[in-house]
Amino acid sequence: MTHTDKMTAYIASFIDELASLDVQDVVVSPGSRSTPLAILAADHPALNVHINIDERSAGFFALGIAKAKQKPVVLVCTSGTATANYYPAVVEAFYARVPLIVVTADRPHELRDVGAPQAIDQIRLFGEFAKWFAEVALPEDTPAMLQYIRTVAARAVGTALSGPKGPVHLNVPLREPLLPNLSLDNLWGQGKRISNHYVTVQKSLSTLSDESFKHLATRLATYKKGVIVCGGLADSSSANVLTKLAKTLGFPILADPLSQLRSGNHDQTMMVNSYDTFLRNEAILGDLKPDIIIRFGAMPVSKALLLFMKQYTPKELIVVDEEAGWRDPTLLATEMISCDEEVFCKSVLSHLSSVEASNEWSSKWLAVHEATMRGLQELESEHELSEGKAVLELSRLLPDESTLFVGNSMPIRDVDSFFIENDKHIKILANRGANGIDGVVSTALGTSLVEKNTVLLIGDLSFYHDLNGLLAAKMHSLNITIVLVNNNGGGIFSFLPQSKEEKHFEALFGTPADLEFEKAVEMYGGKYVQADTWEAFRQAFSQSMNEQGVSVVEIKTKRHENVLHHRNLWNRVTQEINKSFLG
Ligand code: TPP
Repeated sequence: MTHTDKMTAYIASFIDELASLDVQDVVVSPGSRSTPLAILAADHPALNVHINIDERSAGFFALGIAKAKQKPVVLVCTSGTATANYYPAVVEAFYARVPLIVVTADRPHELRDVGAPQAIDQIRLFGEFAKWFAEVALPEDTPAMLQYIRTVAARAVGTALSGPKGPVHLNVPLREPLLPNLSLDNLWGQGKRISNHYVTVQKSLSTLSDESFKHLATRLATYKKGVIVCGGLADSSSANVLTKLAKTLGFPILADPLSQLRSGNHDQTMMVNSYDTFLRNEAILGDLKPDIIIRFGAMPVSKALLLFMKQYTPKELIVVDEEAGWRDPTLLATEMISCDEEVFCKSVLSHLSSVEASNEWSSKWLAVHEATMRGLQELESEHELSEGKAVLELSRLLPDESTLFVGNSMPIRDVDSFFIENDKHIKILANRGANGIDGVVSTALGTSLVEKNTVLLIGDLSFYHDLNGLLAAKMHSLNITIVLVNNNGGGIFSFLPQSKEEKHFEALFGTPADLEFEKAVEMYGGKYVQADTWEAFRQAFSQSMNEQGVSVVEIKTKRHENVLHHRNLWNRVTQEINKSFLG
Protein backbone atom coordinates (compact mmCIF):
# COMPACT_ATOMS: atom_id res chain seq x y z
CA MET A 1 0.00 0.00 0.00
CA THR A 2 1.14 3.54 -0.68
CA HIS A 3 1.63 6.07 2.10
CA THR A 4 -1.57 7.82 0.98
CA ASP A 5 -3.68 4.66 1.18
CA LYS A 6 -2.26 3.68 4.58
CA MET A 7 -2.96 7.12 5.98
CA THR A 8 -6.44 7.15 4.42
CA ALA A 9 -7.37 3.77 5.91
CA TYR A 10 -6.14 4.85 9.34
CA ILE A 11 -7.81 8.28 9.50
CA ALA A 12 -10.99 6.94 7.83
CA SER A 13 -11.20 4.26 10.56
CA PHE A 14 -10.87 6.96 13.20
CA ILE A 15 -13.56 9.16 11.65
CA ASP A 16 -15.89 6.21 11.01
CA GLU A 17 -15.66 4.99 14.61
CA LEU A 18 -16.60 8.46 15.87
CA ALA A 19 -19.61 8.52 13.56
CA SER A 20 -20.62 4.97 14.65
CA LEU A 21 -20.70 6.24 18.24
CA ASP A 22 -23.28 8.88 17.41
CA VAL A 23 -20.92 11.79 17.00
CA GLN A 24 -22.80 13.97 14.54
CA ASP A 25 -20.90 17.23 14.30
CA VAL A 26 -17.33 18.16 13.46
CA VAL A 27 -16.21 21.78 13.62
CA VAL A 28 -13.24 22.24 11.34
CA SER A 29 -10.91 25.20 11.06
CA PRO A 30 -8.89 25.44 7.87
CA GLY A 31 -5.23 24.40 7.73
CA SER A 32 -2.89 22.11 5.86
CA ARG A 33 -1.64 19.61 8.45
CA SER A 34 -5.22 18.62 9.33
CA THR A 35 -6.10 17.90 5.67
CA PRO A 36 -6.87 14.16 5.94
CA LEU A 37 -8.96 14.70 9.09
CA ALA A 38 -10.95 17.54 7.50
CA ILE A 39 -11.51 15.87 4.12
CA LEU A 40 -12.47 12.48 5.55
CA ALA A 41 -14.83 14.06 8.10
CA ALA A 42 -16.46 16.09 5.31
CA ASP A 43 -16.77 12.95 3.18
CA HIS A 44 -18.30 10.72 5.85
CA PRO A 45 -22.00 10.30 5.09
CA ALA A 46 -23.11 10.49 8.75
CA LEU A 47 -21.19 13.59 9.81
CA ASN A 48 -22.01 17.28 9.56
CA VAL A 49 -18.93 19.41 9.10
CA HIS A 50 -19.12 23.06 10.10
CA ILE A 51 -16.32 25.36 9.04
CA ASN A 52 -15.29 28.04 11.50
CA ILE A 53 -12.22 30.02 10.54
CA ASP A 54 -11.22 31.46 13.89
CA GLU A 55 -10.27 28.60 16.23
CA ARG A 56 -11.19 30.58 19.34
CA SER A 57 -14.73 31.01 18.02
CA ALA A 58 -14.71 27.45 16.61
CA GLY A 59 -14.04 26.05 20.09
CA PHE A 60 -17.02 27.88 21.55
CA PHE A 61 -19.20 27.09 18.53
CA ALA A 62 -18.55 23.37 19.12
CA LEU A 63 -19.24 23.91 22.82
CA GLY A 64 -22.65 25.41 21.97
CA ILE A 65 -23.61 22.47 19.77
CA ALA A 66 -22.45 19.96 22.40
CA LYS A 67 -24.27 21.83 25.19
CA ALA A 68 -27.52 21.79 23.26
CA LYS A 69 -27.23 18.17 22.09
CA GLN A 70 -25.45 16.75 25.16
CA LYS A 71 -23.41 14.73 22.68
CA PRO A 72 -19.68 15.00 22.00
CA VAL A 73 -18.69 17.39 19.21
CA VAL A 74 -15.34 17.02 17.44
CA LEU A 75 -12.99 19.94 16.83
CA VAL A 76 -10.32 19.70 14.13
CA CYS A 77 -7.54 22.19 13.51
CA THR A 78 -4.04 22.39 12.13
CA SER A 79 -0.80 22.53 14.11
CA GLY A 80 0.71 25.61 15.79
CA THR A 81 -1.05 28.48 17.53
CA ALA A 82 -4.35 27.32 16.00
CA THR A 83 -4.46 24.66 18.72
CA ALA A 84 -3.88 27.15 21.55
CA ASN A 85 -6.88 29.20 20.42
CA TYR A 86 -9.13 26.37 21.64
CA TYR A 87 -7.93 26.94 25.20
CA PRO A 88 -10.77 29.08 26.63
CA ALA A 89 -13.46 26.80 25.16
CA VAL A 90 -11.69 23.72 26.55
CA VAL A 91 -11.56 25.33 29.99
CA GLU A 92 -15.26 26.21 29.84
CA ALA A 93 -16.14 22.69 28.62
CA PHE A 94 -14.14 21.19 31.50
CA TYR A 95 -15.88 23.18 34.21
CA ALA A 96 -19.32 23.15 32.57
CA ARG A 97 -19.07 19.41 31.90
CA VAL A 98 -19.60 19.57 28.15
CA PRO A 99 -18.28 16.68 26.02
CA LEU A 100 -15.77 17.83 23.37
CA ILE A 101 -13.24 15.80 21.37
CA VAL A 102 -10.41 18.14 20.44
CA VAL A 103 -8.33 16.77 17.57
CA THR A 104 -5.19 18.73 16.79
CA ALA A 105 -3.04 17.81 13.79
CA ASP A 106 0.69 17.84 14.44
CA ARG A 107 4.02 17.48 12.67
CA PRO A 108 5.50 13.99 12.84
CA HIS A 109 8.09 13.51 15.58
CA GLU A 110 11.13 14.11 13.36
CA LEU A 111 9.86 17.66 12.68
CA ARG A 112 9.26 18.64 16.29
CA ASP A 113 11.52 20.93 18.26
CA VAL A 114 13.87 21.41 15.28
CA GLY A 115 12.66 24.78 14.01
CA ALA A 116 10.13 23.41 11.51
CA PRO A 117 7.45 25.96 10.63
CA GLN A 118 4.13 26.07 12.47
CA ALA A 119 5.33 23.52 15.01
CA ILE A 120 4.75 24.08 18.71
CA ASP A 121 4.77 21.64 21.60
CA GLN A 122 1.19 20.37 21.57
CA ILE A 123 1.69 17.54 24.04
CA ARG A 124 -0.73 17.91 26.95
CA LEU A 125 -1.39 21.44 25.72
CA PHE A 126 -4.61 21.75 27.75
CA GLY A 127 -3.06 20.31 30.91
CA GLU A 128 -5.59 19.17 33.49
CA PHE A 129 -8.44 20.67 31.46
CA ALA A 130 -8.42 17.70 29.09
CA LYS A 131 -9.93 14.68 30.81
CA TRP A 132 -7.81 12.47 28.64
CA PHE A 133 -4.84 13.22 26.39
CA ALA A 134 -3.45 10.83 23.79
CA GLU A 135 -0.52 11.35 21.48
CA VAL A 136 -1.94 9.17 18.72
CA ALA A 137 0.41 6.85 16.79
CA LEU A 138 1.47 7.74 13.26
CA PRO A 139 -0.82 6.27 10.57
CA GLU A 140 -0.37 2.58 9.75
CA ASP A 141 -2.81 0.22 8.13
CA THR A 142 -2.08 -3.12 9.78
CA PRO A 143 -5.24 -4.71 11.23
CA ALA A 144 -3.88 -4.14 14.73
CA MET A 145 -3.27 -0.43 14.11
CA LEU A 146 -6.67 0.09 12.50
CA GLN A 147 -8.28 -1.50 15.55
CA TYR A 148 -6.05 0.65 17.72
CA ILE A 149 -7.20 3.91 16.10
CA ARG A 150 -10.85 2.82 16.25
CA THR A 151 -10.37 2.08 19.94
CA VAL A 152 -8.82 5.52 20.49
CA ALA A 153 -11.92 7.10 18.91
CA ALA A 154 -14.28 4.99 21.04
CA ARG A 155 -12.34 5.75 24.19
CA ALA A 156 -12.39 9.48 23.39
CA VAL A 157 -16.19 9.38 23.09
CA GLY A 158 -16.55 7.25 26.23
CA THR A 159 -14.28 9.48 28.30
CA ALA A 160 -15.89 12.72 27.09
CA LEU A 161 -19.27 11.33 28.15
CA SER A 162 -18.32 9.68 31.42
CA GLY A 163 -18.90 11.49 34.67
CA PRO A 164 -18.20 14.33 34.82
CA LYS A 165 -18.50 14.92 31.06
CA GLY A 166 -15.83 17.12 29.51
CA PRO A 167 -13.18 17.66 26.87
CA VAL A 168 -10.57 15.15 25.68
CA HIS A 169 -7.56 15.95 23.50
CA LEU A 170 -6.08 13.77 20.76
CA ASN A 171 -2.90 15.00 19.08
CA VAL A 172 -2.53 13.41 15.66
CA PRO A 173 0.89 13.39 13.94
CA LEU A 174 0.69 13.32 10.17
CA ARG A 175 3.38 13.00 7.49
CA GLU A 176 3.16 14.48 4.01
CA PRO A 177 1.66 13.93 1.50
CA LEU A 178 -1.54 14.81 3.34
CA LEU A 179 -4.22 14.38 0.69
CA PRO A 180 -6.30 11.24 1.37
CA ASN A 181 -7.54 8.84 -1.31
CA LEU A 182 -11.33 9.04 -1.28
CA SER A 183 -11.57 6.20 -3.81
CA LEU A 184 -9.97 3.67 -1.47
CA ASP A 185 -11.86 0.36 -1.48
CA ASN A 186 -14.18 -0.13 1.49
CA LEU A 187 -13.24 3.34 2.78
CA TRP A 188 -15.46 3.32 5.88
CA GLY A 189 -15.17 -0.39 6.63
CA GLN A 190 -11.42 -0.40 7.26
CA GLY A 191 -10.38 -2.01 10.53
CA LYS A 192 -13.97 -2.88 11.53
CA ARG A 193 -14.13 -5.57 14.20
CA ILE A 194 -15.84 -8.96 14.08
CA SER A 195 -19.28 -8.73 12.40
CA ASN A 196 -18.65 -5.12 11.47
CA HIS A 197 -19.02 -4.04 15.07
CA TYR A 198 -17.57 -1.04 16.88
CA VAL A 199 -16.97 -0.53 20.62
CA THR A 200 -20.22 0.53 22.21
CA VAL A 201 -19.84 2.85 25.15
CA GLN A 202 -22.28 2.50 28.05
CA LYS A 203 -22.68 4.99 30.83
CA SER A 204 -24.04 3.92 34.20
CA LEU A 205 -26.40 5.98 36.33
CA SER A 206 -24.88 6.67 39.72
CA THR A 207 -27.12 5.71 42.62
CA LEU A 208 -27.24 4.56 46.27
CA SER A 209 -28.49 1.31 47.72
CA ASP A 210 -32.19 1.06 48.53
CA GLU A 211 -31.26 0.73 52.21
CA SER A 212 -29.40 4.06 52.11
CA PHE A 213 -32.35 5.76 50.42
CA LYS A 214 -34.66 4.37 53.10
CA HIS A 215 -32.52 5.80 55.92
CA LEU A 216 -32.21 9.10 54.09
CA ALA A 217 -35.95 9.37 53.47
CA THR A 218 -36.68 8.65 57.14
CA ARG A 219 -34.26 11.39 58.16
CA LEU A 220 -35.60 13.92 55.65
CA ALA A 221 -39.15 13.31 56.86
CA THR A 222 -38.17 14.52 60.34
CA TYR A 223 -37.41 18.02 59.02
CA LYS A 224 -40.12 20.67 58.91
CA LYS A 225 -37.92 23.52 57.72
CA GLY A 226 -36.19 22.44 54.55
CA VAL A 227 -35.35 24.05 51.24
CA ILE A 228 -34.48 22.51 47.88
CA VAL A 229 -31.96 24.50 45.85
CA CYS A 230 -31.56 23.70 42.15
CA GLY A 231 -28.61 25.09 40.25
CA GLY A 232 -27.78 24.55 36.58
CA LEU A 233 -29.07 21.25 35.19
CA ALA A 234 -28.52 19.96 31.66
CA ASP A 235 -32.22 19.59 30.89
CA SER A 236 -35.67 19.56 32.47
CA SER A 237 -36.02 15.77 32.63
CA SER A 238 -36.07 15.80 36.46
CA ALA A 239 -38.57 18.68 36.74
CA ASN A 240 -41.59 16.56 37.65
CA VAL A 241 -39.88 14.39 40.26
CA LEU A 242 -38.06 17.35 41.80
CA THR A 243 -41.29 19.27 42.24
CA LYS A 244 -43.01 16.16 43.59
CA LEU A 245 -40.25 15.68 46.15
CA ALA A 246 -40.59 19.34 47.19
CA LYS A 247 -44.35 18.99 47.64
CA THR A 248 -44.12 15.74 49.56
CA LEU A 249 -41.53 17.15 51.96
CA GLY A 250 -43.15 20.60 52.13
CA PHE A 251 -39.86 22.24 51.08
CA PRO A 252 -39.93 25.29 48.79
CA ILE A 253 -37.72 25.14 45.66
CA LEU A 254 -35.24 27.89 44.87
CA ALA A 255 -34.60 27.34 41.16
CA ASP A 256 -31.68 28.99 39.41
CA PRO A 257 -32.44 30.27 35.89
CA LEU A 258 -30.17 27.52 34.49
CA SER A 259 -32.01 24.76 36.39
CA GLN A 260 -34.53 24.56 33.51
CA LEU A 261 -37.26 24.69 36.19
CA ARG A 262 -38.42 28.26 35.76
CA SER A 263 -40.28 27.49 32.56
CA GLY A 264 -42.39 24.50 31.67
CA ASN A 265 -45.70 22.88 32.43
CA HIS A 266 -44.54 21.01 35.56
CA ASP A 267 -46.12 21.87 38.91
CA GLN A 268 -44.72 25.27 39.91
CA THR A 269 -46.56 25.73 43.19
CA MET A 270 -43.45 25.27 45.37
CA MET A 271 -41.25 27.60 43.28
CA VAL A 272 -39.82 30.61 45.03
CA ASN A 273 -37.84 32.13 42.20
CA SER A 274 -37.57 35.73 43.36
CA TYR A 275 -35.10 34.69 46.09
CA ASP A 276 -32.21 36.66 44.60
CA THR A 277 -34.19 39.81 45.35
CA PHE A 278 -35.73 39.08 48.76
CA LEU A 279 -32.66 37.40 50.26
CA ARG A 280 -31.06 40.87 50.26
CA ASN A 281 -33.58 41.91 52.94
CA GLU A 282 -31.81 41.31 56.27
CA ALA A 283 -35.00 41.85 58.29
CA ILE A 284 -36.67 38.65 57.13
CA LEU A 285 -33.73 36.28 56.80
CA GLY A 286 -33.86 34.92 60.34
CA ASP A 287 -37.44 33.74 59.79
CA LEU A 288 -36.42 31.89 56.66
CA LYS A 289 -33.47 30.01 58.18
CA PRO A 290 -33.76 26.39 57.04
CA ASP A 291 -32.67 23.38 59.10
CA ILE A 292 -31.82 21.43 55.99
CA ILE A 293 -30.96 22.24 52.38
CA ILE A 294 -30.89 19.69 49.57
CA ARG A 295 -28.94 21.04 46.62
CA PHE A 296 -29.00 19.74 43.04
CA GLY A 297 -26.94 20.80 40.03
CA ALA A 298 -24.23 23.46 39.78
CA MET A 299 -23.93 26.21 42.40
CA PRO A 300 -26.61 28.82 41.59
CA VAL A 301 -25.73 32.21 40.13
CA SER A 302 -27.20 34.24 43.01
CA LYS A 303 -24.70 35.79 45.38
CA ALA A 304 -27.51 36.71 47.78
CA LEU A 305 -28.34 32.99 48.06
CA LEU A 306 -24.71 32.04 48.63
CA LEU A 307 -24.41 34.61 51.43
CA PHE A 308 -27.71 33.47 52.95
CA MET A 309 -26.54 29.86 52.99
CA LYS A 310 -23.27 30.86 54.63
CA GLN A 311 -24.83 33.19 57.20
CA TYR A 312 -27.80 31.02 58.13
CA THR A 313 -26.03 27.69 58.04
CA PRO A 314 -28.47 24.77 58.07
CA LYS A 315 -27.85 21.74 60.28
CA GLU A 316 -27.56 19.65 57.13
CA LEU A 317 -26.55 20.58 53.61
CA ILE A 318 -26.91 17.65 51.25
CA VAL A 319 -25.35 18.08 47.81
CA VAL A 320 -26.62 15.66 45.17
CA ASP A 321 -24.33 15.52 42.16
CA GLU A 322 -24.93 13.10 39.33
CA GLU A 323 -21.30 13.24 38.30
CA ALA A 324 -19.59 12.80 41.67
CA GLY A 325 -18.09 16.28 41.54
CA TRP A 326 -17.44 18.52 44.51
CA ARG A 327 -19.46 21.64 43.76
CA ASP A 328 -19.91 23.30 47.12
CA PRO A 329 -18.28 26.74 47.36
CA THR A 330 -20.02 27.29 50.71
CA LEU A 331 -17.77 24.53 52.15
CA LEU A 332 -20.71 23.67 54.38
CA ALA A 333 -21.86 20.38 52.84
CA THR A 334 -22.56 17.75 55.46
CA GLU A 335 -23.16 15.05 52.85
CA MET A 336 -22.07 14.68 49.21
CA ILE A 337 -24.28 12.19 47.42
CA SER A 338 -23.17 10.90 44.05
CA CYS A 339 -26.47 10.13 42.39
CA ASP A 340 -28.49 10.93 39.31
CA GLU A 341 -31.06 13.62 40.24
CA GLU A 342 -34.05 11.77 38.89
CA VAL A 343 -33.02 8.48 40.51
CA PHE A 344 -32.46 10.31 43.80
CA CYS A 345 -35.90 11.96 43.84
CA LYS A 346 -37.76 8.82 42.77
CA SER A 347 -35.94 6.62 45.28
CA VAL A 348 -36.46 8.99 48.20
CA LEU A 349 -40.10 9.44 47.21
CA SER A 350 -40.63 5.68 47.17
CA HIS A 351 -39.91 5.68 50.92
CA LEU A 352 -41.86 8.82 51.75
CA SER A 353 -45.44 7.86 51.04
CA SER A 354 -46.59 8.31 54.64
CA VAL A 355 -45.23 11.83 55.14
CA GLU A 356 -47.82 14.55 55.62
CA ALA A 357 -45.98 17.78 55.12
CA SER A 358 -47.32 20.83 56.90
CA ASN A 359 -47.49 23.84 54.65
CA GLU A 360 -46.76 26.38 57.39
CA TRP A 361 -43.10 26.64 56.45
CA SER A 362 -43.49 26.69 52.67
CA SER A 363 -46.38 29.20 52.94
CA LYS A 364 -44.03 31.64 54.64
CA TRP A 365 -41.57 31.43 51.72
CA LEU A 366 -44.33 31.63 49.16
CA ALA A 367 -45.82 34.70 50.85
CA VAL A 368 -42.44 36.48 50.76
CA HIS A 369 -42.17 35.52 47.10
CA GLU A 370 -45.60 37.00 46.38
CA ALA A 371 -44.74 40.25 48.18
CA THR A 372 -41.50 40.41 46.17
CA MET A 373 -43.38 39.93 42.92
CA ARG A 374 -45.76 42.74 43.95
CA GLY A 375 -42.75 45.00 44.54
CA LEU A 376 -41.23 44.05 41.20
CA GLN A 377 -44.49 44.86 39.44
CA GLU A 378 -43.45 48.51 39.43
CA LEU A 379 -41.17 47.58 36.56
CA GLU A 380 -44.24 47.04 34.39
CA SER A 381 -45.17 50.70 34.36
CA GLU A 382 -41.68 52.06 33.73
CA HIS A 383 -41.19 53.92 30.49
CA GLU A 384 -37.42 54.38 30.41
CA LEU A 385 -35.26 51.64 28.98
CA SER A 386 -33.61 49.62 31.71
CA GLU A 387 -31.59 46.40 31.85
CA GLY A 388 -33.88 44.71 34.38
CA LYS A 389 -37.03 45.44 32.44
CA ALA A 390 -35.43 44.07 29.24
CA VAL A 391 -35.40 40.66 30.94
CA LEU A 392 -39.00 40.98 32.12
CA GLU A 393 -39.99 41.89 28.56
CA LEU A 394 -38.04 38.94 27.19
CA SER A 395 -39.74 36.48 29.53
CA ARG A 396 -43.03 37.63 28.00
CA LEU A 397 -41.88 37.92 24.39
CA LEU A 398 -40.02 34.63 24.05
CA PRO A 399 -42.18 32.14 22.19
CA ASP A 400 -42.94 28.62 23.39
CA GLU A 401 -40.15 26.20 22.44
CA SER A 402 -37.34 28.73 22.50
CA THR A 403 -33.84 28.95 23.94
CA LEU A 404 -32.44 31.95 25.74
CA PHE A 405 -28.65 32.01 25.80
CA VAL A 406 -27.48 34.45 28.44
CA GLY A 407 -24.19 36.34 28.50
CA ASN A 408 -22.13 36.60 31.67
CA SER A 409 -21.83 39.70 33.82
CA MET A 410 -25.16 41.56 34.33
CA PRO A 411 -27.32 39.64 31.80
CA ILE A 412 -27.23 36.36 33.79
CA ARG A 413 -27.76 38.24 37.06
CA ASP A 414 -30.71 40.15 35.62
CA VAL A 415 -32.19 36.93 34.29
CA ASP A 416 -31.83 35.53 37.80
CA SER A 417 -33.69 38.51 39.27
CA PHE A 418 -36.29 39.32 36.64
CA PHE A 419 -37.05 36.25 34.54
CA ILE A 420 -40.42 35.24 35.88
CA GLU A 421 -41.69 31.70 35.88
CA ASN A 422 -44.01 30.69 33.06
CA ASP A 423 -45.50 27.60 31.48
CA LYS A 424 -43.72 27.97 28.13
CA HIS A 425 -40.88 25.63 27.20
CA ILE A 426 -37.92 27.97 27.39
CA LYS A 427 -34.47 26.54 27.83
CA ILE A 428 -32.00 28.90 29.46
CA LEU A 429 -28.29 28.33 28.83
CA ALA A 430 -25.10 30.20 29.71
CA ASN A 431 -21.37 29.60 29.94
CA ARG A 432 -21.16 29.27 33.73
CA GLY A 433 -18.28 26.81 33.86
CA ALA A 434 -15.72 29.60 34.09
CA ASN A 435 -18.05 32.63 33.66
CA GLY A 436 -16.02 34.13 30.79
CA ILE A 437 -17.30 37.00 28.70
CA ASP A 438 -15.39 35.44 25.78
CA GLY A 439 -16.90 33.13 23.16
CA VAL A 440 -20.50 33.85 24.12
CA VAL A 441 -21.66 34.79 20.59
CA SER A 442 -20.13 31.60 19.17
CA THR A 443 -21.57 29.37 21.89
CA ALA A 444 -25.04 30.83 21.31
CA LEU A 445 -24.65 30.33 17.56
CA GLY A 446 -23.60 26.71 18.11
CA THR A 447 -26.77 26.31 20.19
CA SER A 448 -28.85 27.89 17.42
CA LEU A 449 -27.71 25.14 15.07
CA VAL A 450 -29.62 22.70 17.27
CA GLU A 451 -32.41 24.68 18.93
CA LYS A 452 -35.03 26.69 17.12
CA ASN A 453 -35.91 30.23 18.25
CA THR A 454 -32.55 30.97 19.85
CA VAL A 455 -32.15 34.37 21.49
CA LEU A 456 -28.91 35.71 22.94
CA LEU A 457 -28.95 38.36 25.66
CA ILE A 458 -25.51 39.94 25.92
CA GLY A 459 -23.61 43.02 27.14
CA ASP A 460 -21.58 45.21 24.79
CA LEU A 461 -18.09 44.16 25.95
CA SER A 462 -18.93 40.49 25.72
CA PHE A 463 -20.44 41.05 22.26
CA TYR A 464 -17.30 42.89 21.15
CA HIS A 465 -15.13 40.09 22.54
CA ASP A 466 -16.55 37.56 20.09
CA LEU A 467 -17.68 39.65 17.11
CA ASN A 468 -15.62 37.25 14.97
CA GLY A 469 -18.06 34.55 15.96
CA LEU A 470 -20.79 36.21 13.86
CA LEU A 471 -19.21 34.87 10.68
CA ALA A 472 -20.47 31.38 11.52
CA ALA A 473 -24.05 32.65 11.27
CA LYS A 474 -23.38 33.97 7.78
CA MET A 475 -21.50 30.87 6.64
CA HIS A 476 -24.05 28.39 7.99
CA SER A 477 -27.26 30.44 7.53
CA LEU A 478 -28.06 30.38 11.25
CA ASN A 479 -31.02 32.19 12.76
CA ILE A 480 -30.58 34.10 15.98
CA THR A 481 -31.90 37.22 17.66
CA ILE A 482 -29.28 39.03 19.69
CA VAL A 483 -30.55 41.43 22.33
CA LEU A 484 -27.58 43.68 22.89
CA VAL A 485 -27.63 45.65 26.11
CA ASN A 486 -25.15 48.41 25.46
CA ASN A 487 -24.19 50.36 28.55
CA ASN A 488 -20.87 51.30 26.95
CA GLY A 489 -18.56 49.28 29.17
CA GLY A 490 -18.60 46.81 32.01
CA GLY A 491 -21.80 47.60 33.89
CA ILE A 492 -21.18 45.02 36.57
CA PHE A 493 -18.24 46.92 38.04
CA SER A 494 -20.51 49.80 39.07
CA PHE A 495 -22.01 47.40 41.65
CA LEU A 496 -18.63 46.60 43.16
CA PRO A 497 -16.53 48.52 45.71
CA GLN A 498 -14.13 49.49 42.89
CA SER A 499 -16.74 52.00 41.72
CA LYS A 500 -15.84 54.17 44.75
CA GLU A 501 -12.31 54.59 43.41
CA GLU A 502 -13.31 57.48 41.17
CA LYS A 503 -9.83 58.38 39.97
CA HIS A 504 -9.19 55.08 38.22
CA PHE A 505 -12.65 53.54 37.85
CA GLU A 506 -13.59 54.48 34.28
CA ALA A 507 -10.17 53.72 32.79
CA LEU A 508 -9.61 50.40 34.57
CA PHE A 509 -13.10 48.97 35.09
CA GLY A 510 -15.81 50.95 33.28
CA THR A 511 -13.80 50.74 30.03
CA PRO A 512 -16.22 52.52 27.66
CA ALA A 513 -15.36 51.37 24.14
CA ASP A 514 -17.70 53.79 22.29
CA LEU A 515 -18.46 51.26 19.59
CA GLU A 516 -21.17 51.63 16.97
CA PHE A 517 -22.16 48.02 16.43
CA GLU A 518 -24.42 48.63 13.44
CA LYS A 519 -21.52 48.57 10.98
CA ALA A 520 -20.03 45.41 12.45
CA VAL A 521 -23.36 43.60 12.34
CA GLU A 522 -23.88 44.65 8.74
CA MET A 523 -20.40 43.51 7.79
CA TYR A 524 -21.43 39.98 8.84
CA GLY A 525 -24.70 40.26 6.90
CA GLY A 526 -26.91 40.73 9.98
CA LYS A 527 -29.81 43.11 10.51
CA TYR A 528 -29.55 45.79 13.16
CA VAL A 529 -32.18 47.84 14.97
CA GLN A 530 -31.67 50.22 17.87
CA ALA A 531 -34.81 50.38 20.00
CA ASP A 532 -35.37 53.65 21.86
CA THR A 533 -38.71 52.76 23.45
CA TRP A 534 -40.26 49.58 24.83
CA GLU A 535 -42.80 49.65 22.03
CA ALA A 536 -39.98 49.74 19.45
CA PHE A 537 -38.17 46.96 21.33
CA ARG A 538 -41.20 44.67 21.33
CA GLN A 539 -41.83 45.31 17.68
CA ALA A 540 -38.21 44.79 16.62
CA PHE A 541 -37.92 41.65 18.74
CA SER A 542 -41.09 40.06 17.43
CA GLN A 543 -40.18 40.90 13.85
CA SER A 544 -36.69 39.46 14.28
CA MET A 545 -38.12 36.12 15.44
CA ASN A 546 -39.79 35.70 12.04
CA GLU A 547 -36.70 36.65 10.06
CA GLN A 548 -33.83 34.57 8.78
CA GLY A 549 -30.21 35.18 9.77
CA VAL A 550 -28.79 37.34 12.55
CA SER A 551 -30.91 40.18 13.94
CA VAL A 552 -29.42 42.44 16.55
CA VAL A 553 -31.81 44.51 18.65
CA GLU A 554 -29.80 46.99 20.66
CA ILE A 555 -30.94 48.98 23.65
CA LYS A 556 -28.67 51.64 25.08
CA THR A 557 -28.54 52.09 28.84
CA LYS A 558 -26.33 54.01 31.26
CA ARG A 559 -24.16 52.17 33.76
CA HIS A 560 -24.53 54.66 36.58
CA GLU A 561 -28.32 54.84 36.22
CA ASN A 562 -28.48 51.05 36.03
CA VAL A 563 -27.04 50.69 39.54
CA LEU A 564 -29.45 53.24 40.95
CA HIS A 565 -32.34 51.57 39.17
CA HIS A 566 -31.47 48.16 40.65
CA ARG A 567 -31.00 49.61 44.14
CA ASN A 568 -34.30 51.51 43.99
CA LEU A 569 -36.06 48.38 42.92
CA TRP A 570 -34.54 46.32 45.74
CA ASN A 571 -35.52 49.05 48.21
CA ARG A 572 -39.10 49.09 46.98
CA VAL A 573 -39.30 45.31 47.28
CA THR A 574 -37.89 45.48 50.81
CA GLN A 575 -40.58 48.02 51.75
CA GLU A 576 -43.30 45.84 50.24
CA ILE A 577 -42.07 42.78 52.15
CA ASN A 578 -41.62 44.64 55.40
CA LYS A 579 -45.09 46.18 55.06
CA SER A 580 -46.57 42.70 54.66
CA PHE A 581 -44.60 40.91 57.34
CA LEU A 582 -43.22 43.32 59.87
CA GLY A 583 -46.12 45.77 60.00
N1 TPP B 1 -12.34 38.57 30.53
C1 TPP B 1 -13.02 37.42 30.36
C2 TPP B 1 -12.67 36.52 29.20
N2 TPP B 1 -14.00 37.05 31.17
C3 TPP B 1 -14.31 37.83 32.23
N3 TPP B 1 -15.30 37.41 33.03
C4 TPP B 1 -13.65 39.06 32.43
C5 TPP B 1 -12.64 39.38 31.56
C6 TPP B 1 -13.96 40.00 33.60
N4 TPP B 1 -15.27 40.67 33.36
C7 TPP B 1 -16.38 40.23 33.99
S1 TPP B 1 -17.69 41.12 33.61
C8 TPP B 1 -16.83 42.13 32.60
C9 TPP B 1 -15.50 41.77 32.56
C10 TPP B 1 -14.47 42.46 31.76
C11 TPP B 1 -17.52 43.26 31.89
C12 TPP B 1 -18.54 42.77 30.93
O1 TPP B 1 -19.16 43.84 30.27
P1 TPP B 1 -20.44 43.63 29.38
O2 TPP B 1 -20.31 42.38 28.59
O3 TPP B 1 -20.69 44.86 28.59
O4 TPP B 1 -21.61 43.37 30.42
P2 TPP B 1 -22.15 44.32 31.61
O5 TPP B 1 -21.19 44.17 32.74
O6 TPP B 1 -22.22 45.71 31.11
O7 TPP B 1 -23.46 43.73 31.94
